[in-house]
Amino acid sequence: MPVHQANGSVILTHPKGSSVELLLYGATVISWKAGTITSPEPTERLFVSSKAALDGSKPVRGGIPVVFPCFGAPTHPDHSRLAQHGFARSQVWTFHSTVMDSDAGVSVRLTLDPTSSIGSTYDKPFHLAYVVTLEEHQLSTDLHVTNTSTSSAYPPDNLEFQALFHNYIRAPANQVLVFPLQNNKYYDKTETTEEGRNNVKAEARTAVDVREFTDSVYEDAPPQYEVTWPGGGVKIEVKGLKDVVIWNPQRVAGTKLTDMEDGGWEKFVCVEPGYVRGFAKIEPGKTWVGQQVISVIHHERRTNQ
Ligand code: TA6
Repeated sequence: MPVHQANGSVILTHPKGSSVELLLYGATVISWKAGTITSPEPTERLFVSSKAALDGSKPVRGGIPVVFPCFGAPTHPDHSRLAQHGFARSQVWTFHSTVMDSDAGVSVRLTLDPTSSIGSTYDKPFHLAYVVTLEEHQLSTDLHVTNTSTSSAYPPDNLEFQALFHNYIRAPANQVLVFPLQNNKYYDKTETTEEGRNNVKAEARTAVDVREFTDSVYEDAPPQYEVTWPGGGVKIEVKGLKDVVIWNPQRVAGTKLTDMEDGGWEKFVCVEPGYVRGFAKIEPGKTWVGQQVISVIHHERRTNQ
């Protein structure tokens, strides 16, 4: 059964064995299993904390939470009543349709419209569609944001927002390298002062590691980057997502997260494509699309195996 719905989740199964599971809650992908050409047995590519809430009581600590309409603490007047990272990851989305179901891949569309539970905290008209596509060795997620305002006023009733895919990539955190980000400007959110957090830096390293507590927002990042570790890795290609965040709390910040399993910080790196520096703006009737394609890196089988 390529697309199976049950108990608030949707399971996609590829004919070659890879799979994805996502919750209608937050449209949160909580599992992506895929093999490689050299090791075809599907293995879990995402991290979900064993303490994560999967019952819709709070955003999932892991997988791919969808961040919209604000990243981090709100800074735009339209978002002033919203929680950190906005509401998309904590609303129940609607299963709209199966978009593709073939040997090439399996794809589904979920939608989110203003609901009573959003209403009092956010009053801009919008429509979200989230398309999740599973191919044999890759997972794509596309967020389509539409400004459904019918206003013809001037200035136009623009929709201004941020969006990000908060990917928890399963990896040996202390051996991860992310590149190419050298010379890219970034903001270090681990700085202890606001001045420090607002101070733009230039990445000096050829590859970024997360052996220390890391919370870096890279602005105007390349459209493709690799997340690698000995014997494994993924490539992320993006469209419409000009920035990327790299986060790992390590113990110093990880122990403060009540839903982070002990030592969980050793098992993932968050590499989060987004539009988070400044705001995307769309006029009434227009649609913005942000897309990521995450593909497994096929490491050559070692000759001594
Ligand atoms: O994307 C990195 C970040 O903004 C960190 O600052 C940290 O807050 C992380 O997201 C997790 O946020 P959450 O609201 O899911 O606990």
